[in-house]
Amino acid sequence: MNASRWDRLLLDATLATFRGDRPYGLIEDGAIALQDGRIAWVGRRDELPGAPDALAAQVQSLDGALVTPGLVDCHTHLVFGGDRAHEFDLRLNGASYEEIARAGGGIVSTVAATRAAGEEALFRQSLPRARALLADGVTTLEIKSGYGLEPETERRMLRVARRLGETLGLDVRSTFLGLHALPVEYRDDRDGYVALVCDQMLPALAAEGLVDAVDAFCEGIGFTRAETRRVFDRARQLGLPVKLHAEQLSDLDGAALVAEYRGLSADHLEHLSASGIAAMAAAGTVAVLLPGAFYALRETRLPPVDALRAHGVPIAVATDCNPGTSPLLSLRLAAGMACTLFRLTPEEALRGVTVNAARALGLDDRGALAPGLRADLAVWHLRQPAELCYWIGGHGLLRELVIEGRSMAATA
Ligand code: DI6
Ligand code: FE
Repeated sequence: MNASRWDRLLLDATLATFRGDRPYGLIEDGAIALQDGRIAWVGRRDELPGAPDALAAQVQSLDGALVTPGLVDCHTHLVFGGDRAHEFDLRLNGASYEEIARAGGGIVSTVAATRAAGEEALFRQSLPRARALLADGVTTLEIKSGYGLEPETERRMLRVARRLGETLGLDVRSTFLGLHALPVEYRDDRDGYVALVCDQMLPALAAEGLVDAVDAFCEGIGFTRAETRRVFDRARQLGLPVKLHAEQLSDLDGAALVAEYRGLSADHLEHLSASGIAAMAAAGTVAVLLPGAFYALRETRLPPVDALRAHGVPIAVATDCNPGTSPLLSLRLAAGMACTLFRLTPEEALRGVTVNAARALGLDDRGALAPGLRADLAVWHLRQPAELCYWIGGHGLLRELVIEGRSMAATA
């Protein structure tokens, strides 16, 4: 037995596996074994195939503590320069997001600050944000580019994203969002900018291995369907999956467009139509809900959660961490907000930040607790899964984070 002993065995755990038919895939009095960065065994303690000490090199009792898969934040813009706290003031005084954007604030003001920041400064400013997400249970983090809008700064953002992952031991997935906003220098040449993105930036960055997926902002203040189609066609040629900021402020039928490309996800979706939902259901495209942006923009139109459920569209939840519309640094809080604001059940919200979030990134090796999956676990100072959504704020609920079998943080 010695040669094949597990590296680590956790006992007396309350396991939210998100597998099987039970709510949360819950296993009480559970045991979970880790080996070589993977989950080797999951089940009830009394079903273990032997005495714990004979099975694993290291055995630990968790005294009933809740264990979940490491959380997956599948939509963030957390690498950026500067901040936009002053816009918060403007919005509270009645200005809309669109008005601020059209007046030269909004995304393009972050673009100026991001272009001005060197790689070190960008890294230093972004690191505490990534740390905050990690401190609340995130083990896989998606980060988009899109505040450079020219080749060098887009590259710098994606490099910083990768470096954050290496520094923190997190798995970072990087998404190219060249079609985020029209840069001021292309104000009179939309076509030229779309061509730059499609013909130069995306192929070059993809060749450097910096791009895991391609996104666009399909919106009145962003890009049209035809422009989005151009970048999706190029992504397809390069063999890259696509996702889309769709139906956030208006209905441009973006969800159906990304579904046509068998996209991984359509994100935001407050203005999603019935035909968009049907197209997503047919394509298996995940609906990523972003309650932080809904909250910060004081939106009132809700994403059509009942219809998504009725069509069996998988629902994910993410922070959308960004300086303009969602300065949100807790994925657990995003899940809680998805319950209070969007009426997801706690179980739906938690599936949304684990198994369905992984799916929104095209990852099937994580997001649940099952043999063979990555050993990405969060151990909590909690007993019931719903508490992850129920407590508002309160860093320090995380007891230990395990990423690919390595213990990353013990905040006990
Ligand atoms: N939708 C959003 O919510 C963010 N980007 C996007 O396309 C906002 C980004 C920002 O305002 O800086
Ligand atoms: Fe976003």
